[in-house]
Amino acid sequence: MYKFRNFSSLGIKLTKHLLKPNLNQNKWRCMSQIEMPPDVKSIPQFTIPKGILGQPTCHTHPHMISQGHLTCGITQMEYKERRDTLVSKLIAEVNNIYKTHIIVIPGARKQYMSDKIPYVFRQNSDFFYLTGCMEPSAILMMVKTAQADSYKSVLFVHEKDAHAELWEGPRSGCSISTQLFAVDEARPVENFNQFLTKITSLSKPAILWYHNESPANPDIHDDIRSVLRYGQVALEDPQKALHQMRVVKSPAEVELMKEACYIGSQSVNMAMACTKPGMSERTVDAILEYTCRQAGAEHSAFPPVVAGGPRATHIHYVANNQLLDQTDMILVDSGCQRWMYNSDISRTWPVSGKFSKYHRILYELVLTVQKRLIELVGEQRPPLDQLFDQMCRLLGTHLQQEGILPKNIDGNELINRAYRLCPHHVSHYLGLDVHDSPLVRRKVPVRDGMVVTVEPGLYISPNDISVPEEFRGVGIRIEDDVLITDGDPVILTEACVKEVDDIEAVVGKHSL
Ligand SMILES: [Mn+2]
Repeated sequence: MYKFRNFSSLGIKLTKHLLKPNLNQNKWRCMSQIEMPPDVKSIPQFTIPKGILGQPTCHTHPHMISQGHLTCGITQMEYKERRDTLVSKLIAEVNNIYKTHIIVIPGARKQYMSDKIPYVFRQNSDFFYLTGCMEPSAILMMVKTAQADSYKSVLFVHEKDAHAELWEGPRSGCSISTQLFAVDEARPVENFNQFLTKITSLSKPAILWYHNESPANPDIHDDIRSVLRYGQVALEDPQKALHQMRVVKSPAEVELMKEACYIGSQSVNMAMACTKPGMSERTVDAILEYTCRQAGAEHSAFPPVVAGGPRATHIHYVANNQLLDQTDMILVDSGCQRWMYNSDISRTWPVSGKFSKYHRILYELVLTVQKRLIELVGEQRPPLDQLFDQMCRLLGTHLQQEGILPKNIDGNELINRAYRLCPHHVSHYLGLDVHDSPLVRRKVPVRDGMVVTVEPGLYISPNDISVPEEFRGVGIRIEDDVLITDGDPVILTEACVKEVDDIEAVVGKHSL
């Protein structure tokens, strides 16, 4: 069975810092190792088909997916319940003057670097959340007519095709997809336009729920626009309701988030352990990617920031092509994607393995603020925008105490000066997307089941003459992923080293 590999598999010297938490503890077990409990709800008429299909299944990839699950950790029933919930939420949103509700959620289409050279495929998160289907250009349609008690789910997929499969690999096809994704019908993608036109013309007035901006699949966007133009159909956006569902994680999703966060944490620990003066930022980037993948992640969650010295003052520095200087700190912002769920972690450490006096002052300042903000999330459960205000206030006060900002400023002026030194937000939601559920505003209080980042930073340009010289040219960010619960907040990235003593004990301790 699949197991997380630990540092010993790479020959790393195991220090107490790299063993936290114990990898053998059950709480960190991979979901795929946990047998489905007997009370897991399944849908009677639907079982996972055997044979080689268009995506991994519990039969072909038992090291990745447990028996009875559709994707790692998630059952067909959970996907179906999400569809049920979305349909009820949308119908409840509008007056009941429409005879028919048609909800269209497209999957992503393949993207190409050039000619026939594809990028790694990444499914649209909204579509994946409702189906578990990883096929490019598939489309979910849900139709609720006035006459019917329940809605009908139709999944449009690519039909089996020997020639296409010779090049691209196996497809599930229509008949298998009905079983696999537990939908009422599966039809060929080519029939989508005809089907949509027919449905809309048969049942007026109809309302079409479709996210009309930044379309996930531009290939069907024109079909939908022409139906809207000629079909006397009202348009509404399903994404707001969908993101309100996605932002609160189910117990199974929480387990997946724990794993993505744990793997991400250990990859940053490994990058720290391998850091040596003179090393290229690119090598650190490669260590992050390698460590994530060998532990079970698909790939990085985003192009990581690996920034030595003053390059860390550029918040989204991703060139990662300079050499690390002995006297610099290095800022890393990275994360991994595992079964579509993401972690997002930032750490900053001294290249030499020992903090200089001034680096240590700044690092401890940011760390103090970061820990306080995590406490505040638990104590006050504030909206994330309010947490941002708290960050500016805390940073300002601490910078003043250290003599980095002048003592004679206060109130808004102090907050503005702190904001100039940390011009990014302190938090975002995290999940299937790194900036998850973007339609959920950061003005709403955080709730149980949300996962949010807490990531204060400090970026002092080498040219900032308003700050004492010894503190200039430094960028620091400390970012953890935090699960909101009815008890204390749970730091999902707790395994990632961040105390000064622990960092100094780990940096440079592993030879590649
Ligand atoms: Mn982040």
